[in-house]
Amino acid sequence: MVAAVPAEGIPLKELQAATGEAGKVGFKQAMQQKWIAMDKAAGLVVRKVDSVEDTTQAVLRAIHGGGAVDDKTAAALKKRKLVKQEVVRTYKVTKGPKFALQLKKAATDLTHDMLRDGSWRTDEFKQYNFNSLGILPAGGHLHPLLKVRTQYRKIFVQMGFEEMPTNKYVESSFWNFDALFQPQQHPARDAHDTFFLTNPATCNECPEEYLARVKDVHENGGYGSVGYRYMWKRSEANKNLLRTHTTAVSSRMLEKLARQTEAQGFWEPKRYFSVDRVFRNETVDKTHLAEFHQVEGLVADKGLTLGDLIGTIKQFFTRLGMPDVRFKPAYNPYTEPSMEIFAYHAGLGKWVEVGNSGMFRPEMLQPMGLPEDVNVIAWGLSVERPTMVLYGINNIRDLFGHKVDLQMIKTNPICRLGF
Ligand code: FB9
Repeated sequence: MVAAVPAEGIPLKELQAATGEAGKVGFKQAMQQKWIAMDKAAGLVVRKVDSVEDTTQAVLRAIHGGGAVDDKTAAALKKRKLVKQEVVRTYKVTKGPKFALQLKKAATDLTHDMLRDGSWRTDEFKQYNFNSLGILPAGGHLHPLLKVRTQYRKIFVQMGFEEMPTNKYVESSFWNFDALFQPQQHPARDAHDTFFLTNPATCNECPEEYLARVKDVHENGGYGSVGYRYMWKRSEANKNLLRTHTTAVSSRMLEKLARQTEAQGFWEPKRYFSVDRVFRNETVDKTHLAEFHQVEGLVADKGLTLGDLIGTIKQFFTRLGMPDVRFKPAYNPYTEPSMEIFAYHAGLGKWVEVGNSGMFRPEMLQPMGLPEDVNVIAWGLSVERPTMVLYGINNIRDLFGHKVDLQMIKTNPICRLGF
């Protein structure tokens, strides 16, 4: 830059034209170093020194030659993008005590051959890494649904309930609907809601006497009921289906209990529960599949009231970690009164519909032959919904079915219900 300023000075425009882009940096530097100055009066850039020793160049040469510079200078040069720092890592490799031309893998096990040929004396053994995690034992993994089911089972057994046998996915319409006083023209009984079997399409074994009483109560009522006053068809009751609720198991168990009571001649209160698969021909969406796992609890005893039902449900949900429950009147063909159950879920910070409940109708219980003063309180919920809430799964297809990611099965945490 200094070189570009003649002794007699030079107009700035000319100097800029002469020194171009790079000139800008140089001009600023030369001004700062007071090698040149603006003679405002003459409007010229004038030299202040005859010659300059280009220290920057000298420093750059030194650096290029491998010389060192103090940090301040280095920082200034970096700022002027005249140098950039590169970290060159050099390694000094020397032969170690175990240097060998061939890499001999350290032995990890003491083998029979080593013992036989004595090589164990000389062989190098790999150090024991006591901190290594070791490979996860290849074992089975419980599906989250089964973990939640186990928790439910624990809670029911703690409350003194015994499990009902639920191994009959295929049921007759009789036990799934008719025994529950669900009329044969009820919408849930058509193929839109229920999977009917084509083979075997019909069942042929029903307890005839009991069936006659069921027919009678549907057609003519009794036990204080007017019944449905329609022609009850045996053929309808014989239709086989995939059970739509485990309440079909409750009806079988209660009818059996009535016969037992009759046989033993004295009444024994019962607490039953069931947890198993049920099937509904519903539109599949992210919270509903055509099958889900239903949980059902029932208590059969003399003089049971709605209060007993509410108290028992509160007990149950308290153990599920949701002590705040409230009830909304509802309707089921087989219970009167019926209530939907809502519980406050602290984790979600909101009230969740957690199930349904009611007192089985006398039109269901009396034809079974249960003592008149025996009432049965019952409630039901699913396994899928709580599992989705607890495991943060919002699409049921990620929980159940062929799309489930096996990694989720292998890594899902223990089920912490109720704590
Ligand atoms: O499970 C349900 N909800 C739920 C339960 C627990 C839960 O816990 C979380 C940890 C926090 C969260 C949610 N429900 C029942 C309520 C709704 O999800 C509902 O939309 C879906 N219901 C299913 C039926 O859908 C067609 C859940 C299933 C259900 C509903 C009713 C019964 C059983 C299962 C019943 C009954 C009954 C009534 C009277 C007598 C005997 C049985």
